[in-house]
Amino acid sequence: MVWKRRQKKCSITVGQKKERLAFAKHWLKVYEEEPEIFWAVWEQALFTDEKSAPIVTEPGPLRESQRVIISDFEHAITTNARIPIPPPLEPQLPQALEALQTQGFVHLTQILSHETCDALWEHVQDAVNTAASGAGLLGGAKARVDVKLKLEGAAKLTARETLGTNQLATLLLGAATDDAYLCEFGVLCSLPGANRQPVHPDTVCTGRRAERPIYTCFVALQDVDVHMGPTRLLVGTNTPEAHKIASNVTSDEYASLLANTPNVDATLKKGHAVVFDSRTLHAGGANEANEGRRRCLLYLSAQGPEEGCTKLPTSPERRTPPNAYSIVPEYHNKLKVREWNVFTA
Ligand SMILES: O=C(O)CCC(=O)C(=O)O
Repeated sequence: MVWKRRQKKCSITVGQKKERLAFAKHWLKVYEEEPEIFWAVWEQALFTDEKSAPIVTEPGPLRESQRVIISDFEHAITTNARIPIPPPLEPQLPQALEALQTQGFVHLTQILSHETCDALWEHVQDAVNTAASGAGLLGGAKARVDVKLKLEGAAKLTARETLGTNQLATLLLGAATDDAYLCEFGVLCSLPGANRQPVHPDTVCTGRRAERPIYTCFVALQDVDVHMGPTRLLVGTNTPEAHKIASNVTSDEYASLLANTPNVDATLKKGHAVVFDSRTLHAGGANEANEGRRRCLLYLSAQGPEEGCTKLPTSPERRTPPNAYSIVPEYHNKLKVREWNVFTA
C-alpha cells in the first residue's frame, strides 16, 4: 500500500487501485504521531467503501462502523492529553463539590462495600446476560447492555448505602437543586468486544441560566482497568464554548480541543465512583476482546427541575438519542433525592 499526500490532498494505492481521500487537517497529525491508528482507520474506510467516514457529521444516524472510525480517531488524539485520575475524595467534602463544578467530574472513594457490589451483581446478572444475548444491546452498539433497576432487594440496599450511609446524596443535592429527583438508576455493562463510544455529552449546554444538568454517579462493581474501556472524561468541557466546538466533529478546531484538553480514564477500584456533569464530554472506551473483562457500573443520577418548575420534563434535552431518562418509568418525577431515607427504607 502506498500513501501519498500533497497538502490536504491524499491518495492511497493498493495494488492497481488508487483512491483519493478527503480529510481534515488533523489527520496529518494522527498520521505523524499515531501511524498505526491512522492506517487501521483508513484501511477500514477504504475497504468498506466509507471514504468519507471520518468527515461524517454528528448528529445523525451513524452506522456502527462509522462510529468506530470516529471513536478511534478521538481516542488516538485524546490519548496525548491524558492525565492520571486525581486521588478519590469523600462525597460530603466541599472539595468534591468544587471539583465537580469546575472540572465537570469528581473521583469518589469507596461508596459501596465489596459485599454490596457482589450482591448487586448477583441481583442483575440474569437480566444482564439476557440483554447481552441480543434484546437489550444499547443503541444497537456491540456488547453494551443497560438494565434499569427497581428499588427492591440488593438494588434498594445499594441506593441506601450510596446515597445515605456514604453520603452521595449530599454531593448530588449540593450540585443539583435541593428538590432534585433521582432521574436515572440502573446498571450499565460493557462486555469484552464492546466498541469505543464517540466523545459526547449526555445533555446540551447552551449557557441558559435555567439549564439544569444531570449529575450522574458511576460506581464500579469490580475493579476497572485500562483493558476494560474505562470512561474517558475531558476536564472542564461542561461549558457552552466546548459544546459549540464539539458540535462540528469534522473541524480542525474540534481536533485541537481533543488534543489539548486534559482527560482522565476512570480506572476505578471496586466500590469507588465518578460523578460527572452530563454536559462534560466523555466516552466509554473499547473493552478489549482478548484482555478485557466485563465492566459493570451502577449508575444513579440526579437532576433538579428548571427554575419555576416542580417537575422534570418527560425526556432530558440530550444532543444525541436516545432521549429517555434511564429509569423505570413509574419512578420518573417520584423520587426526591433528599427523601432517600423514605424510598430506600
Ligand atoms: O461506558 C461508559 O463508561 C460511558 C457510557 C456513556 O457515556 C453512555 O452510554 O452514554
